[in-house]
Amino acid sequence: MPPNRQRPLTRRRLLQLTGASTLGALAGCGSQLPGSDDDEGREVTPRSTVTSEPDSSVSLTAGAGTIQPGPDVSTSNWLYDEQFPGPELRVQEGDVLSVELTNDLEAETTIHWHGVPVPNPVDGVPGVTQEPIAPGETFEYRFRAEPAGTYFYHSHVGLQLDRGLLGPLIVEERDPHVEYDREYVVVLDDYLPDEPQLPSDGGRGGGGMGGGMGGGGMMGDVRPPYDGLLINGRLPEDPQTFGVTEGERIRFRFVNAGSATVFGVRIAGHEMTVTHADGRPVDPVDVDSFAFGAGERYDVVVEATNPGRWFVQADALDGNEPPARAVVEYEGTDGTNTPQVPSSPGDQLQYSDLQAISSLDGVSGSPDRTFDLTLSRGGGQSYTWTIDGQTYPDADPLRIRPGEHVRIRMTNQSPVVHPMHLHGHFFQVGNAVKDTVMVPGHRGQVTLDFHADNPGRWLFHCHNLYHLDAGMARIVKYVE
Ligand SMILES: [Cu+2]
Repeated sequence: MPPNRQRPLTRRRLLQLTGASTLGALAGCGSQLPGSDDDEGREVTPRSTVTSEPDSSVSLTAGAGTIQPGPDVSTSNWLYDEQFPGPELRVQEGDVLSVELTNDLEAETTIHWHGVPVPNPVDGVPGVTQEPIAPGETFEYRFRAEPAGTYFYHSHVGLQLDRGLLGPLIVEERDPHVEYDREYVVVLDDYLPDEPQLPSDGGRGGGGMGGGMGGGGMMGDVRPPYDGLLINGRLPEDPQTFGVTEGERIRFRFVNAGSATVFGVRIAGHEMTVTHADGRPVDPVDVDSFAFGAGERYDVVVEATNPGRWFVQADALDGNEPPARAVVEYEGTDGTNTPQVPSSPGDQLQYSDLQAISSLDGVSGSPDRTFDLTLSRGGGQSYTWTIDGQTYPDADPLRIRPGEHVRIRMTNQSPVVHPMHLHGHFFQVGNAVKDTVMVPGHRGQVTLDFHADNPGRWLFHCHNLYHLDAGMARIVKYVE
């Protein structure tokens, strides 16, 4: 690729290209594509992506479509292959996956493979790892699908994720550490019937995004005007049924694909054994409930020993919409019986309960480099969220060197949770290995450690889409 200085991809130009006008409307814009140097060191060339023949080839089309999340409810959205959630992509660990994305939207788009440590050029961050895909164009993402895990894919342009451009990606392990008889993928989402937008008045008072949870005063943020909560694209009025047979062990792969929701998940009448966190295997831990932020995933195994009809229920911990629901229905049960609702939350999973089966290499001992980062709400009239007072893309990259053990310590000076996500790497947090971690509000602190083993430019950001769009992001950049 020629030096990007010859055709600078400026923030202004990107905003023109996308027709976007709000601050940071294009996640990841504002920097040059790789291949150039800055005055703080020469950039390290990323791993190139695989060129071998794919084991699995998929074509996806991003385009406008209609969803029907409930009876008599229909909304125009932006979808992959006119499905919502998008088609489940399922491959074996180590397979080479090729996805040809055709853009039938009126706007530019990309796909990000959330959690998969792909080579940088196929990470799907516009203006950072690739030029955005123009309307009418096709782009091929090809990468080796590893390690095994529960992932999802989504657009990384602006607020497109909250328009419906998302779907699950399952990379099956060849030798699971837990036994199960069948599995269901459970995609949780917040349902926005209209085009997403940042709060027009700075979100400090009044309606902001349109109300929802009663303005920004109490909670320190406004909630988008969600019209409900979804499990696999369906409102609780029209829940999906997960059929089970008594005696089976069922694996549920929960994905929080919401844009601005922390979900609390329970299954009535059943304990859950958490087996994977963000796709990575953990020592099984029994809980009654777990909470997870946007971008997090948990796999659980449930023993079907309690015949009947039971709700799988996901409450918005930061919203007041009715909970998302699906139904676990035992074979032979009268399907007209009203499903049972979960009782009190009971034992809730804590991060400290998570013990990765394989800890991360390269992060023992003291770190080679530490960043202390403060997460906070921006001042002033506009709606901004900051890391160390800087609003991406007007923000300094976090420069690291290949092979380093890097530590990031975060302190959250705002009253709301920030689910922070690092592209291209897993990180160690406590004894867990994850790619997204919630930093609690009111001076909550989280420390993560990762091994700098995947050169390139990687976005590190809040996975609340509105916080990301309003500046809560940095580039982690490999330099020599
Ligand atoms: Cu946030």
